[in-house]
Amino acid sequence: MHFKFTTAGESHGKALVAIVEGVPGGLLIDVAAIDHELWRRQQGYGRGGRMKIETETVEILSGVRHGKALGSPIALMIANDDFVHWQDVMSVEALDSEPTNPRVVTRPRPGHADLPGGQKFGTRDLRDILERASARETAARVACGAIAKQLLAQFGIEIKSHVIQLGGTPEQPLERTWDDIATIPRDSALNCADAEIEQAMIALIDKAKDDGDTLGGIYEVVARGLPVGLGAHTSWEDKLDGRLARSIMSIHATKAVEIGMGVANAAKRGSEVHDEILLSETSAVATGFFRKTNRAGGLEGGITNGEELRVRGYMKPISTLRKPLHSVDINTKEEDLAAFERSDITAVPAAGVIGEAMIAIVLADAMREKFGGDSIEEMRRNFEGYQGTVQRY
Ligand code: EPS
Repeated sequence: MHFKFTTAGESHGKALVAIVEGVPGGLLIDVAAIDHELWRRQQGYGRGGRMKIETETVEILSGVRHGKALGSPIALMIANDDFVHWQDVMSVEALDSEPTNPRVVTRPRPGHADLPGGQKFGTRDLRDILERASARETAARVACGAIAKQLLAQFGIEIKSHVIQLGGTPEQPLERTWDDIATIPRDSALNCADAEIEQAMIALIDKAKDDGDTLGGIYEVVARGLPVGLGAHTSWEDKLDGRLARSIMSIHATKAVEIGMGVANAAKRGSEVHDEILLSETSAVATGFFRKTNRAGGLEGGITNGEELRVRGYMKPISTLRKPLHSVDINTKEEDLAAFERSDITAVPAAGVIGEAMIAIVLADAMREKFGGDSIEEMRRNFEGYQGTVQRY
C-alpha cells in the first residue's frame, strides 16, 4: 500500500487539480485544515501581487463521504481566481483569432525552465513551458500534504517548518528546538523563530526589492513523534533519507538538501558527529533507547530512529527579476533582457510550508508501507502491535 499523488494545472489556467491515492478508509478529512495549509503557503513578506488575487480553497470532488475517506482516490481542485484575466491566453479551445494581448514569451529567464523546456518541446512560445513550471503547482502539493498530515496526526506525528537563513542572514543558519518553532506566531512575517533576525531579513528583502532583485534562503522541516523503523537499509530505493531528499529537491528553486547537521558534519571527526546511544528506565522514552544529541537528524541507515526528523532545503533566489539579466530572444536570435513576469522577491517561508507537505507525503507513504490496512482502524491495530514489539526490544 502506497500513499501517492499526482497534480495537474497551469499557473494561469482554470484550476490546479490533484489525485491522492492510498488514504485509508475511515480517515476523517478536515477540509478547513487543508484550506489553512493553503493559506500558510500564501504568506511571507516579499511575496508578489498574485497572492493578493488568490483566495485558495480546496474543493474535494471524490473519495470522501460524510467527512470520511472512502479508501478510493481523492480528487481535489483549487480554482485559479486569476484565470478570469487569462481566459483567451490560456484557452483550452483553439481560438479563431489572436487575443488582443497574446502574452507570448520569447526571452527566456536565466535559471527558469524557459529555455531548456522550449528547446526540448520545440515550442516558440515559452509560456507553454513556464505556465506549468511555475511554483503555483505547489498549492496542489500542499493540499495533498495536508491530507498526509491528517493521516500522520492519527499516529501522533506532527510536522513544522521555519526559516533558518534568508539572503545569507544570519551567517550560521539558526538552530532552534521544536518548542522555539512552536512559538512562532501564525501571522509572523517570515516564519523565523528569532524576531530580531527576522527584522534584518525584512530589511534585506526591502533592499532587494528596490534593486529589482530576488533572494533565496534555507528552510528546515521538523517532524516529531515518528516511530522507529520507517524506511529500510536493505535497498537504495527504500532508504528514507534518499526518498526525503528527492521530495525536497523536487520543490521549485530548491537546489540542495541536508539531513540533520549533514553539511557541518562532513568537516568534523566521527567522535564529534555520531549521537551516542543511552538507555533510560523512565516511561518518558517510549523505547528506552535515546540520544542526548541529534546531529543525524532522526535517521540512521535510512531508517527513522525515533528522534526528531530534521530536513533542510536550500532555495536559490527566484529566477524572475524585475531588473532582468541578459538573455537572447529565441526568434530574433538577438541579445535582449530576459522577460519579466510578475513574481515574488522571495518565497522561502512558503517553500518551508511546501517542504512540510512533501515530507508529510513521504512519511505517510512510509507509514502505509509499514502498517498497511484498508481502513484507519486496521492500520492503527498494525501500528500498535508493532509499537509493542519495539518497546519490548
Ligand atoms: C506562485 C504564483 C505565481 C508566482 C510564483 C509563485 O504567480 P504569477 O506568475 O501569476 O505571479 O507568483 O511563481 C514563481 C515564482 C515562478 O517562478 O513561477 C504561487 O502560487 O506560489
